[in-house]
Amino acid sequence: EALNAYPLSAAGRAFLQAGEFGHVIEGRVEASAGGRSMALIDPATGQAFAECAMGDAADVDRAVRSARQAFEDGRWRNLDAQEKERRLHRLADLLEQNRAVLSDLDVVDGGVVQTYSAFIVQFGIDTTRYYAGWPTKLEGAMPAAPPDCVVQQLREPVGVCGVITPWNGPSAAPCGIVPALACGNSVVLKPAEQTPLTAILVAKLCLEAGIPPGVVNVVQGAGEVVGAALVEHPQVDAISFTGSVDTGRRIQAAAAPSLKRLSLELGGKSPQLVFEDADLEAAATAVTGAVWGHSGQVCTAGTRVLVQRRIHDAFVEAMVQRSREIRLGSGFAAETQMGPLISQQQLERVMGYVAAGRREGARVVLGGERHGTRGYFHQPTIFAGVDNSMTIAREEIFGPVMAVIAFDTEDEAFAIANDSDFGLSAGVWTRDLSRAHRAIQALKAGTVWVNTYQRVNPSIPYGGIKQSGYGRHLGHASLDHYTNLKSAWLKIR
Ligand code: TXE
Repeated sequence: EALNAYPLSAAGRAFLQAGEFGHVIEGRVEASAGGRSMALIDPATGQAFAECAMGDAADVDRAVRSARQAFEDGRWRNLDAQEKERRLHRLADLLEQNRAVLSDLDVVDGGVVQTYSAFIVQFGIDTTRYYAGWPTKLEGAMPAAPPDCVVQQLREPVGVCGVITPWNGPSAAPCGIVPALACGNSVVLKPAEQTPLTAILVAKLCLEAGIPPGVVNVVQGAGEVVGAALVEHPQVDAISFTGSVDTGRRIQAAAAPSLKRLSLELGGKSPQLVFEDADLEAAATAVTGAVWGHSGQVCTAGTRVLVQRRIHDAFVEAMVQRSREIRLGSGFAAETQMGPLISQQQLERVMGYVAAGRREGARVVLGGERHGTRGYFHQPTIFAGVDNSMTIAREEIFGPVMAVIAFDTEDEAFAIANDSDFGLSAGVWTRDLSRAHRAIQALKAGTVWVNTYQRVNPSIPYGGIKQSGYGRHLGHASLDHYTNLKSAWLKIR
């Protein structure tokens, strides 16, 4: 019934009304062995609109066995590389044909606005096409060897790859699985419990594209139950995780007994450094956009804004100007610029941080409150007068909250930027080419953007250092996570 109220696309309505929301194991959508399910909540209204199976360790075990069997019998791995490419390209075609459904799903369970959804859907398609080109390009080597031997260096798939994803970009689901598939692996995907639907659709599209049953499996449910069981499962060879630092730590500890290979993409508290010689108009637009995008629920959100003192007041005013009129609402309305936070819990978290900012002496120059009483909306909020030691400058808030910190010299700016537990990304705004290069060298982060921000591309590696994690997504760097090198010695003399 709740679905009738939504302005869905015809295909989106058909998918949602079919109501088959569960695990995908051996090519079939299944309920949980334990019979449990979870309510799916629309974050723009706070209302439940559907139910999805909620699994436990027994469901994980079935999914992993299915993936293991598919890997061992080679139904995907042993296909000709060109045939793998054709099928992965077909998957990209199907994702394109299902744009409207993907977008509807992003809005209804993820609270995503349409501009952001269009971006992540496209990114999933582009990433699928990029990795679709890899099966024919994976190569081994013949390293220099003693004269009595020939040595081959082979690059082989690792086996069963567990992929655990967050709720802040549901349509990016293909990005998590296609690099594993390109290398010949099987996958068990565990999407965030807030946004389980896209994974089901993507798994079905994989089947339609000709990726055999059992190669892509999905298990639904709570992280502490299903996610933990996946990490601990002895038949899983590698885990790729995107989420919070705390959960990343837990996963690393849980993976220790089986010494699983991990790739951890964790949070951030990214600085954006605005120097007095920058194009301030362009910078004000981009710097605010980099905090308000998806209501700040993006790992690279540039939430620590470091501004040189001589331009500080004018720049803060320019940011307030650009942010005052932002329209909050449901992602179904095309004019909406900012959507809700994902959950009541996330809203309370963000409000708690705003209270901490006030208590510790920072000055609210915009927003600072919950927006409305229905759904989980929070006003875009700018704090000025922030010191880098305050809670709002140290911890990832994952909401539309910006902390503005004044600085005098370049060295001071670099020192403040690097004084953080995180190291995911950083932004620099300057017209001085030498300064830009000094910043690139000085900033401790996996990505540095100069006079732009939050650009991503399937061929460019992406990931963090320090407590933002390790391992790289995208580009050929991510293939290292999904393959093993084997050295084969053959005596010839
Ligand atoms: O994250 P979790 P939550 C940050 C952000 C946010 C905070 C909390 O600061 O406010 O994390 O969000 C699964 N073993 N980011 O609680 O717990 C879980 O089911 C295995 C940053 O949603 O990390 C989900 O699929 N898996 C981030 C995924 O982990 C477990 C994106 C992420 O959930 C598990 C999201 C366990 N023990 C949140 N516990 C980014 N880097 O973009 C949970 N999970």
